[in-house]
Amino acid sequence: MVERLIRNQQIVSSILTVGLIVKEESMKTESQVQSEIKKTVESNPVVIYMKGTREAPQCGFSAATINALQSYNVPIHVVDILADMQAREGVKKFTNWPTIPQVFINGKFIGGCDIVTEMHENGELEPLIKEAVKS
Ligand SMILES: N[C@@H](CCC(=O)N[C@@H](CS)C(=O)NCC(=O)O)C(=O)O
Repeated sequence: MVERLIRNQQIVSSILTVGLIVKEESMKTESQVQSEIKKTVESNPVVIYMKGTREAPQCGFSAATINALQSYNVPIHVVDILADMQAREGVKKFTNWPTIPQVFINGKFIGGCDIVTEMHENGELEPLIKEAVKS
């Protein structure tokens, strides 16, 4: 009985160790995360880091922001930070901005929900987006 318990414990411990190794191997370094974000925002004209997907936003701020961007009918590169914890913290560090969503146009950080919504409503966003997708 005791031997079986010890054996079971050893099996559980081995499974946990393998799990940790797999997790560690799939983790990127901070510098890899930062260069990946840089590459993403510089190689796509319009990028949003948001909670959830464009079809199913998981937060009202992300929903309002992606809706505003989608009204321009241009390609939008979406990064779902709920599926990538390293991107979630990494993008905040990249911009020194504490919240999600975050929108980039032509590699430049524009802002979050409040700023993008205001620019959408006052007409400042449209020329930026149109220019970005042209180049
Ligand atoms: N006023 C912000 C609202 C966004 C916001 O407050 N986001 C929060 C809640 S969704 C957030 O990102 N918290 C940090 C986190 O969840 O990592 C904006 O204009 O974007």
